[in-house]
Amino acid sequence: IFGGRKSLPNAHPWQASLQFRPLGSNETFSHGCGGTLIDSCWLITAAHCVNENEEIRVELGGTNLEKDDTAKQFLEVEKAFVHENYTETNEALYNDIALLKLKAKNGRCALETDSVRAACLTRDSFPDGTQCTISGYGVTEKNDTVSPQLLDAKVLLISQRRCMSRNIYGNRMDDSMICAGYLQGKTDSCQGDSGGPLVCKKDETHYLHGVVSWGDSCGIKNKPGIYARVNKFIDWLHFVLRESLSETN
Ligand code: 4AZ
Repeated sequence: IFGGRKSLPNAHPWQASLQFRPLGSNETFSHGCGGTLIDSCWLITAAHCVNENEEIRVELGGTNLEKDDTAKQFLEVEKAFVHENYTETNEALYNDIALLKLKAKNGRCALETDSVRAACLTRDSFPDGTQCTISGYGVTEKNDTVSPQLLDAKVLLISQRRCMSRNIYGNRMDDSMICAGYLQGKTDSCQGDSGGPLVCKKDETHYLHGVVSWGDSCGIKNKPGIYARVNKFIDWLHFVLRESLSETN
């Protein structure tokens, strides 16, 4: 997160750290992406975070990757579902969304606590200019490494029309994306925040509205962050969740 501040404990209880290591290796896991808990056994992340050749561990409930914390929960991934229309080009990432089904331990996945709680989903959109929140362990303006400390920042939803203007992202933007941040730069998501939440609040409820996806660098003027537009994928999300019920039952 560029231009962020230290997150308070329990401020983003849906925030996950996705930690990776090569399949079958004994290396330690290292943070690579964010994710958002939407149900005790389900996480939303970016499709570009899912790699067949890597084992994923999910860390929930913490605000510092380097601190032991009894509030942390570590879970494994049972199965990854990448959106079938996910496309990566030199211009953009399209439909950059994936669902991770967590592996149950003793019949349960994530346990709801003060520091672990799911974010909500909605089909509704939010008006342009709405102030929403991004959070993550990604790169900061201070140095080029991930931040062990969870950081967050307020960003504004920017209209599609504005973001599709030639001096911003032009036709690289489509309706699977949301643009958020500031045209003057400075405050933004960055590498390592990918897959993590853009959350907007309505009537005291926090909704996952975007998934950190891409952008031209970080914090640059006229290059706000691009997020997968979660409300465009509600039917797909429900379809995957329902489909996976019938797999085991
Ligand atoms: C990345 O490389 C990345 N400023 C994530 C977010 C943004 C840019 C790059 C948005 O994962």
